[in-house]
Amino acid sequence: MADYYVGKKEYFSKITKIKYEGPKSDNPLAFKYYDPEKKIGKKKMKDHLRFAIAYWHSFCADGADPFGSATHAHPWIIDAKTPMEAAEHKMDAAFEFISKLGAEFYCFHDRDMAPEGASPAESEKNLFTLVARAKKLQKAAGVKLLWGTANLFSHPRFMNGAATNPEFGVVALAAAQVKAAIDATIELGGQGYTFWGGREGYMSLINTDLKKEKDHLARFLGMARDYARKQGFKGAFYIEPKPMEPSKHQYDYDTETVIGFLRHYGLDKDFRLNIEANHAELAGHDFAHELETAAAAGLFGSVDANRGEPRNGWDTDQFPTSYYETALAMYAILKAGGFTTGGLNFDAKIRRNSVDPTDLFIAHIGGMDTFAVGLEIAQRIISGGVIPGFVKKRYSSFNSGDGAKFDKGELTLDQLARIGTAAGYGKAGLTSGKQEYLENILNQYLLGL
Ligand SMILES: [Mn+2]
Repeated sequence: MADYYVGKKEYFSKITKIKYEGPKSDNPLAFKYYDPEKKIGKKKMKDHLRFAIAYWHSFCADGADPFGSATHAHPWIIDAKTPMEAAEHKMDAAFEFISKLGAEFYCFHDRDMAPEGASPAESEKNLFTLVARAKKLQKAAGVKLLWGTANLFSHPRFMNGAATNPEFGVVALAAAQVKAAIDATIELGGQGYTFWGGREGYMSLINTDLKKEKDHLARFLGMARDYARKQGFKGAFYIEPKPMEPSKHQYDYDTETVIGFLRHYGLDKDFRLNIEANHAELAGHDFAHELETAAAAGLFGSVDANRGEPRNGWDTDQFPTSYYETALAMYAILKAGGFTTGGLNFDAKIRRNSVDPTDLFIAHIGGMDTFAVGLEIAQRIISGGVIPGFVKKRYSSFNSGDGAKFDKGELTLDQLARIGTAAGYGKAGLTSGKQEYLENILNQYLLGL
């Protein structure tokens, strides 16, 4: 029996299961570093990394951009007579791809999986026809759902937003979609449900009641949570920050903004952060900064694994290639205790001119290898001990005596000032931060694989 799923037609017929062949392999269709069963610390690589494939970029996106039409002629769309038939073929191709690649999870929007119908009821019927099929294929392919979501940004009705739309009728239609997408996620055993508020923001303040829109967004999220919990959903809800694009300003600007929003509206018990590398870049932050900020608030959840193009101001969603970036990201994730319900979802697309049938595999293999290397280096940082040890020592003056009292909140400003005055200036504060020393050590780890 093949260790992957193939439907009525084999869409990637020249490719079988992708295997680990090691760093010396010159086979473009093999993993060089991602060795799923290899133990890193206490867990296997695959359990640390929890890779997920994004249905939208991998099986729906066709290479079209604002300047040109489709370049990816997906056979699973071309050979279908109706949109529902195309959706079935696409699903066969998706599960064939995911199982041949050996990723454990996938993520989807409602409209990736099933076409919109002529009415909300028909849309829901379409979705649940495909959900029934996905449930069977998940089992046949040995693939699980990391999270589901609803596409509340592509259709023209959402041009002024979804939950933040100035028209109540659109908010209600958004609810119909979210309710069905939550039901679908539960039916498929999804471990999370994500909100990316693509158009939950504004294009101009001159026509916007900002407070009302933010209140409505929070109200909507709370209603979605209440509904899902009532249906027995035990998974995590994720908010995915992004500063802009397509809106001029998105209310989920960055991690710190989302933390403030969740706490302000009392949503921080159920919602966590889904951090995307490219969105961090657009917000002017490092990927690791966003991860550490979420972890510091106890709200780290999941990751959209990709990269941006630092010289572009838009969301290029490229596959990750930087060991340095993935090392620091995985270090942040390991420090946060690793993934629980979350994982590394490849919210990344092959370039418009990557038109060979193997390119989709090669892109994912590279992304998985890049995170596998990042994980190895992160583990090396931890077990090497020098870097975490330095950080620990750097704050050691708070471990005892007056420092510990300050740390625990046992001093007033008056008492603290008296301690400072009594100690005098001396050489206080003139201790090296050793940044370059630590960067050199990190580079040694990087080449030490
Ligand atoms: Mn993106």
